[in-house]
Parts: sequence; C-alpha cells; structure tokens
Amino acid sequence: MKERLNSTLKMFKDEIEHVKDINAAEELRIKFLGKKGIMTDIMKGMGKLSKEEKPEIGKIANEVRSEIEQGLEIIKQKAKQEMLELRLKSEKIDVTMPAVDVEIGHKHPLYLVLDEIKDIFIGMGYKIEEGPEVESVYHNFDALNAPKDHPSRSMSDTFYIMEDMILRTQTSPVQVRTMKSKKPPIRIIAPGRCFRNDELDSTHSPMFHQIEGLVVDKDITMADLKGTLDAFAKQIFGANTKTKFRPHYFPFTEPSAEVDVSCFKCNGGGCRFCKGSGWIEILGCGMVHPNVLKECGIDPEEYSGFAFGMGLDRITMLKYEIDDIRHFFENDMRFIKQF
Ligand code: 2NL
Repeated sequence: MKERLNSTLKMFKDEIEHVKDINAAEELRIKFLGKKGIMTDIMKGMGKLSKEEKPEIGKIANEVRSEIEQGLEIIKQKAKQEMLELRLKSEKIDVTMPAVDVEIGHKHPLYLVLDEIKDIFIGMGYKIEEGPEVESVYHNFDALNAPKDHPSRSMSDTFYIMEDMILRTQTSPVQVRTMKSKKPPIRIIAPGRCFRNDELDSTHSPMFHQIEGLVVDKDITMADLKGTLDAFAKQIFGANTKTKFRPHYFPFTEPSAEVDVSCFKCNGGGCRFCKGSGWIEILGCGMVHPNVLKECGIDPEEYSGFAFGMGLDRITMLKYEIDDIRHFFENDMRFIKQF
C-alpha cells in the first residue's frame, strides 16, 4: 500500500507538469481526490491493514493527500493570476491617446433669425401660434377672401394633396384658425414652412418659411400697424432704421401696403444689397379685410385688426449676406457652422 501511495504521488507530480489551466487542474483533482478517484480507492484498502500498519500508512496517506491538494492549489492560483494579467492587459486604457472628435450641433441660421424675431414680438406681448402644413383650401384661400379664380389657387402654383387639401402657401390659415377659436384681443405671430409650386432658383425655393402676425382688438388702426412694424424694424435691423409704407394690394387686407426699410448695409447710401436704391423691401401688411373678420366669426363693426407677413428666408439671407436660398436646405455643416 505504501508503494501504491508513493507511485500515486509520483504520477500526480508527472501529470501536474502538463496542467495549463483551471479546467485541467479540476480534472486532475477529480482523478486523484474525487469520490471515485485514486486516493479514495486506495483508502478502501485501509480496513485490511494490521493494527501496527494502520497509523503509519494513514500518516503517509494524509501526507500524499495534502501534497496533492497543495500542488493543485498552486496551479489554480497561478492560472487565476495569468487570467487577471490577461484581462488587465486587454482592458488597459491609454489616457494619452487623442480623443475622438465629436461634432457639436449648431443652430441653423434660419432659426437664429426666427428666435430673434420671436423675442421681439414676445417682448410686445404677442403669443406664438402654429398650425398644420397640410391645409384645406378653405383655410388657405376661401376664408382669406381670395377670389375663386385667383391664379395662386392653380395646380401650377399650389401643391394639391387632394381636391380640397393642399400644402399651405402661407401661414395665414394659422391666424384664421386662431380667430375662429379665440376671442379678441388677439396678438399672435405664426411662423412656419410654406410651399409654392412655381419657384426654384437662388432666391426661390418650393419650400420656404414665413412669419405672419395678426392683431385684432377694439380700435386697432393703421397707426398701430405702422408703429408696431417700425419698432420691429428698429429692433432687428438697428435703431437708425427708417421704414417706408408703399400702397399695395392683397385680397385679405384693405388698405394694404408693402414695407421697405432703409438699407442696413449702407445706411441708405446705395449698395449691392439695396440695388443702389437705399431701401430694402421686407414685408407686406394691411388692415384685416372685413370679409375675413366676418368669415372668422368676428364682428367688423366692433373689432378691427392688422396683419403682416414676411419671408424668413429672405430676411436671413439679407442679414447674413447669403447669396443662395438652397444653402439653407442642404444641411452642410460647413455652411451652418458659419453663423
Ligand atoms: C407677404 C404678405 C401678408 C397677411 C400676410 C393676413 C392674415 C390674415 C388676415 C389678413 Cl388671417 N392678412 N396676412 C396680410 C398682409 C400681407 O403677407 O408679402 N408675405 C411674405
């Protein structure tokens, strides 16, 4: 039995030489120390030993067992250490490595100017209203006193979705909806996308942006309109800005006017932006036509109002000296980041 114990220990020492990982070490443990392992098998023979032999063999057996246990423990620790080193190596972070460039967003120039315009009107007590881009012919044309045969209604000027549904050609339908749902006093601006079928060049795009304004209250006059737009022009283009109201025609306002501002590039002296005239046209406006008030459920005998509309794209182009409207819609960061 002594022989067998010694040869078992030798066999273990030979085999453990080839053990490389934790799994192989566990296999070896089962082979030598497991319930059906070699050591268990040897110990079964203990019963047959004489009284004198028992303590001696028992001592040797214990020594062999503990040597095997120690051998396995050393191997397991070694394997653990190797695994840890491998993990540390693979997870190592080089804190001196250059960072990956993160491209930061930038507010679009149209929104820079829109925010400025919104702030000016909010400062004068206006609310912002928005509405659908797909509109009914009624809200876009009929309610606005547009003649049934007006050329702007035609398929060649307006995008039709269905017989009675279009992409809005202006943001006026938002104001129509507001007049129908709220009681005066009304003081709103309605910014948003508009669509027209007839335009595509450096100053025209089939999709563009408009900002309209509407005030309805008792005793609103043309003087309120002029004062409001003059205050607006001075805030957005500079305190020295002058305004000029030229008579015009719109079906939804009467009287109507177009507004020029003194050129904010050359102070009125004449340059390429004002085409030498010293004036730049920026918006259209007028007193809300009684037919429009009536159609929207407001009594024109009791209330009056003014309205105006301006092209956000055009004003932004002038302000930032952008020469092609199509730059706005290409979303090239090299363009957008400049403002
Ligand atoms: C322009 C002219 C204008 C309006 C828009 C309006 C809206 C309602 C009633 C009456 Cl609900 N008028 N809007 C009035 C005058 C001019 O826009 O040249 N826009 C770029």
